[in-house]
Amino acid sequence: MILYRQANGWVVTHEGRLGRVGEKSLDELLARADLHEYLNAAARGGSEAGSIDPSTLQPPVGSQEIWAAGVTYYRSRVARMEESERASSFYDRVYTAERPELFFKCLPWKAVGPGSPVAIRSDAAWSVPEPELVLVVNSERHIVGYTIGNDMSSRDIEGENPLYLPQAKIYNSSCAIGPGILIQSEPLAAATRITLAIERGGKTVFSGETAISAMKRRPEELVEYLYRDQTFSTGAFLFTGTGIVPPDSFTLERGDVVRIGIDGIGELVNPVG
Ligand code: DO4
Ligand code: MG
Repeated sequence: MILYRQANGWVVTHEGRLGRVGEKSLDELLARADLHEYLNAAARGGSEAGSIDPSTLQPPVGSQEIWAAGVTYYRSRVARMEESERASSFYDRVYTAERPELFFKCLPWKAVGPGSPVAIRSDAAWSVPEPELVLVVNSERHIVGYTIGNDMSSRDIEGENPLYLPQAKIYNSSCAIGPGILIQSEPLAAATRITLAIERGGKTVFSGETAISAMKRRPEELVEYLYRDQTFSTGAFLFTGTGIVPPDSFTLERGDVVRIGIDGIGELVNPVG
């Protein structure tokens, strides 16, 4: 069951049906104990689902803060250690530590949705997309869904000094989410694949894939740390880290197209503006 946000409200698709969720906001939906049944009934009462035009979709978020975890895959640990000569041990230590790295990523109304441009910082020389599974968590800290995120990052700024991480990660159009939320309280299958393709001039200049089984931390563990001593009254979105990093010689360019796929959720496509 996938929940999408359109200009005139939320719609849900399930088993070939598409239903309107009316005027309900995501905040109201995430507060429902019967979310699954409620959406199921909306889909059943709808019409036959055709394909949804991604250009009609908005970022699938309400008032939830968007946070992110880092260095949760070995590939991310290796890439950070390479980019950060003087502080490389920080990344090794956080990869193996009990406490995960968690950082604030984006205010909900600043996130961009499918088809909208993501950006490269004007003062960055080395930029990459980070394809990530995003947890959708309710105020009771239960994972109720999953979406796809792009944690756009400036590797040269982050590599110069780990204290520059907020600048490397938080700037206009640095956070993309969508296309929709897979509503599911059961864990995703370990074999669930995350794929990344970067196109330039119609050709694929980088592609890679990983599986969520390569993630070192359990989603529940990340949520437990995020919610420890912090209240999220309408829930939160939590990026779970990247397991795909292009080679060090690669930097994004304006005009590139970033495609991120996750099995069972869909594909998030954004041009680089
Ligand atoms: O430690 C820096 C950020 C890590 C990150 O964003 C990731 O691993 O995805
Ligand atoms: Mg990341």
